[in-house]
Amino acid sequence: MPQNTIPDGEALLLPSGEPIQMIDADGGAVEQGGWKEPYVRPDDARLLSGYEHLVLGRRINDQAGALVRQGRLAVYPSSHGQEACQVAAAMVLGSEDWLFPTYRDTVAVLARGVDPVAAFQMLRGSWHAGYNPMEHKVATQATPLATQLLHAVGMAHAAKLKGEDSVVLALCGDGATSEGDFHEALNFAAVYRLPVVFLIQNNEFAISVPLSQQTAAPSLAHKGIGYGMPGERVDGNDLAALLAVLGSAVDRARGGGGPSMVEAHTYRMQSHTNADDATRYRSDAEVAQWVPRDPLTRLGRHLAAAGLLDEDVEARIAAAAESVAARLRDGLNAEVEVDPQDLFAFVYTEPTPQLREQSAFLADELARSAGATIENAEGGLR
Ligand SMILES: Cc1ncc(C[n+]2csc(CCOP(=O)(O)OP(=O)(O)O)c2C)c(N)n1
Repeated sequence: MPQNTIPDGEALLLPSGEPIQMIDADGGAVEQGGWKEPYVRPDDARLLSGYEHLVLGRRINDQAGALVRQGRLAVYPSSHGQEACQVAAAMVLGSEDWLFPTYRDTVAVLARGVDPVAAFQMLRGSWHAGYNPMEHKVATQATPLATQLLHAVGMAHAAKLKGEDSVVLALCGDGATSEGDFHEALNFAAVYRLPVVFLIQNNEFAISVPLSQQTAAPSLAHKGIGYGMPGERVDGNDLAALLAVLGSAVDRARGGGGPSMVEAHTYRMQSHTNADDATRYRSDAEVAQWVPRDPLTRLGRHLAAAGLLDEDVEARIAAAAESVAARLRDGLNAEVEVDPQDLFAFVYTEPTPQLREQSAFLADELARSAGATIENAEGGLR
């Protein structure tokens, strides 16, 4: 007899037929239809708080684009259009939970409470993450695809071994699902029933590679079946649906129910980064189709209809976002002061003999070049 029996239809771990949606593109409430779980729509006060994060996220995306053009940032992968995924990922976690973001998830990092000037240090070409991951329980933003998923699973494994009830949420893109690390992370998480939620932001492209060339699966969420974890599909531009579905996945993980994966259907409205020209691989007409589905206008309409958002509230939220953007501008206008000895400072608790030797060599070089500069300056004065 095989070791595993095949579960009946109920337990097949399949996602709902359509991505879960709770607020439609016009801001109207969508009634439950055909969902496998009884997801609960967040109340409007929570949605208003989420809306404030969305407005800030959009403002930060715009500001970062401007800072790139001014040469203050080396590169910026914008999440314009994906802000609802970013904000929901941070909002569903408690203070003891962990977030594992990618290069595109700066807005999620900020929504979790990390200081914007600190968070942008890495993208500025300064080094280290710019923030202490322990402070807000936010791992460094990973550039190598899917590596953060393994780190997230390791963190969840440690939490389980220590008997903690914290949950880990790991983000990745659709392209990252083709990496070997993705497979290893999901398999390990499911076998050890770890408290981890995988949120895949399916924004239709991995740089120029469309989803159709990335997978032949019916949806990315269907991949959960192969690992033995439930998968769910959600409208990634609908903050209400994201909060409900991710919140339920987090509750399940915290309650010992094991990992799950959520595929959020969204769209990358801008180029991959400022170094990419998206017009070379997709049409303006395709991009235009996603404009009416924008996560901010949709939630804004919903909250206005509910009587929670008028011109005054909108102005207050915009002013708060503007002041954070101004702080980011000021912070990134300050020159970076680099200490070359930092190269040796943060990797090993006890540096190896080779590193000590190299550090001494560097110290000697720096002292000599400082001396040469003084001599030159004195020479110039004579
Ligand atoms: C291991 C690895 N291979 C290749 C790259 C180069 N690369 C950077 S971003 C990217 C596309 C990723 O697409 P996706 O996972 O869908 O995320 P998105 O950028 O759309 O958020 C690639 C191939 C990388 N960073 N790491």
